[in-house]
Amino acid sequence: MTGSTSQERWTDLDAAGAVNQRVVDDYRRDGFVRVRGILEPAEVTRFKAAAEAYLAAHRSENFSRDAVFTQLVNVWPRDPTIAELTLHPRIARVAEQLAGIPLRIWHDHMLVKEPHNNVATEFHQDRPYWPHASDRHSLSAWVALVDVPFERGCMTFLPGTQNLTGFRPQNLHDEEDLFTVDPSLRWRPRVTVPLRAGDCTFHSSYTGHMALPNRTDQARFAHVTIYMDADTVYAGTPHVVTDPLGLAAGDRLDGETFPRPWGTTGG
Ligand SMILES: O=C(O)CCC(=O)C(=O)O
Repeated sequence: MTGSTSQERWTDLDAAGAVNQRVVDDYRRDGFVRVRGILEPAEVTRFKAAAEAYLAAHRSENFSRDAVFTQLVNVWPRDPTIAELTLHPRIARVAEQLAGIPLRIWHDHMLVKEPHNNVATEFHQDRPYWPHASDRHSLSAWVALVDVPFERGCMTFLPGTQNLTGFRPQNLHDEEDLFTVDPSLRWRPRVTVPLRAGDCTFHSSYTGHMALPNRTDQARFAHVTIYMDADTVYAGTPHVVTDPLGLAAGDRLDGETFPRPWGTTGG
């Protein structure tokens, strides 16, 4: 289905599960794109229930309801249902279409803005945080597991910033930080993208982005799968995902820990 009546949900996927060239072109021009209906309604119900259960079991006792978000990193190796979401072939296929290169999973994370957290995730790029080298592209699939209108904390992007490499990591708690790094970005147009449950946005790891505060009574559940170039090597700098692995700079980030998206370790 490529359109909808009032009874049906939109999807931007064709019958083979691919997006059309316009979507790919939009992504490459802007550094982000929305893909509606990447999950079926029954999948949303199942994955949301799994995400809620995982959050209830794993959120730390001293979590803060007014934090930017509750973040649970690398859920997929610990929860078989969420693994189906993180390794979802339909999402991975679109990610590879957009990236134009073979990808691996870098990590997933569940990002929950608690009801009335009232705190934005401030503008930042993702890639400066990561210990990656020799990579050509990386991107995130930000999947809405509940409806995420403006007031529940949807994402805002700075189109065209995906080509800005070489910046230091920016503080996502500081609304000025990215604009301190590059004052010209303050004058860029911003695009805010509300999502229905089951929709997602893909954004390049260099695209500047933020998420609005959650000012509603319902938690904002986003499941984010991050894909990296399948040939990425470890840069040797600290990161919560790689710190326990005993890697040396130059080691390939591959194998079971960083699988190809459809769950194989080959390639
Ligand atoms: O969902 C959020 O609050 C921020 C998400 C984000 O920064 C990301 O997925 O890269």
